[in-house]
Amino acid sequence: MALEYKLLYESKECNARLGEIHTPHGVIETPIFMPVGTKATVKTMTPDELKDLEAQIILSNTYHLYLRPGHSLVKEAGGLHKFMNWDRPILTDSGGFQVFSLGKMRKITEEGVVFKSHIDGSEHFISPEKAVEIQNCLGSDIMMAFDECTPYPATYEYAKQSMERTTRWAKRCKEAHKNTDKQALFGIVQGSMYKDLRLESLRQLVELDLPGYALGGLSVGEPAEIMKEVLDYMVHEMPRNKPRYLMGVGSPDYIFEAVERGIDMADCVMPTRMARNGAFMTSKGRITIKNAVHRNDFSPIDDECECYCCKNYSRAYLRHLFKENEILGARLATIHNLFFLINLMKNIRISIREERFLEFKNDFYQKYGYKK
Ligand code: PRF
Ligand code: ZN
Repeated sequence: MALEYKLLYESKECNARLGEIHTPHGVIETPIFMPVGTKATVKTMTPDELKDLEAQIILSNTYHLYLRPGHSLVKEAGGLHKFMNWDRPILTDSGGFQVFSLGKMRKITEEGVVFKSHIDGSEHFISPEKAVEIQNCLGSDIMMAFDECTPYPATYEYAKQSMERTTRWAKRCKEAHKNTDKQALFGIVQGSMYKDLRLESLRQLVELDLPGYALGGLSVGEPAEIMKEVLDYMVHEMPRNKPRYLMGVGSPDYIFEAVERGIDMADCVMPTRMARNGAFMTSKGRITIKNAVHRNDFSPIDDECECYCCKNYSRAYLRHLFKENEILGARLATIHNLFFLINLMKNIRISIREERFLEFKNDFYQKYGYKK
């Protein structure tokens, strides 16, 4: 078995829980936030810098690495860990989401998806078997089943067919996956915002007895209330002794709402993407560094933050870097935003253990300026 989940503690005040995921590349404490390194790099960060930020696992993408540099090359390098010099756990997304984001550039059949590369328009085909083969070459610790991220909104009929196909594809992924002692295959629940479809999707996937389950097709444009509702009824049905992963969620408020409802893993490009646009997350809300108010401000981005950026640089300096398009600006902002979310998750874990998660959430929302 490539993966073992240990449930360590369940909150008495909500569905939040603490656990550990044991992988061939080490242990992950949950709930965990996973920085995204789409193309085998968390943009602007060296692996040593990620370790300084206490990143425990990163996410990478099948679709992008398949197109460039190609999974054979990564395999030839000795796998993704060696290729990118990251020796902690890696999760790879299956490409299901990325391929389906291509819109008109793709065609879905029962067999798989034919799509045109976003790079040069060349035609490709990814099936469940192919997605597994690629991820086997990459050698990620956790690989995701090939799914269709059902667009929102979707009609009931479409959502049903798409969900059932996702289940059939998950079965094919499981059958194609041979490297089970080194890599764990997670299933992805779909079903749009329809309760019966979601529950049926989960039921069918649980029959496959996979080592972990993800909720896909959420945070795709639906109102936050709807996502919370889906989480509310799903989490009780998800196996208690396996990790639960909410895909593509990473804003601080969504992280709190997800963890409160029993989610163990989350990922998002938001902190790293925002950083490159000069947007900083702070304990008092979001800062756009290019704004003129920061011109003569020699205080740090966040006076409560212990990151390398906040300990050493002023808002005025960071604004200057962004105004001049200096690369160091993007690097420092990435360090800060990743530290902010990773540290937030660490404090969330401590608050769960001390039975003050809800109080911590309330205080955070008030200071950050979120409405409850
Ligand atoms: N499926 C896959 N990856 C994803 C999603 C999904 O539904 C989402 C939805 N938020 C993000 N990433 N395979
Ligand atoms: Zn900082």
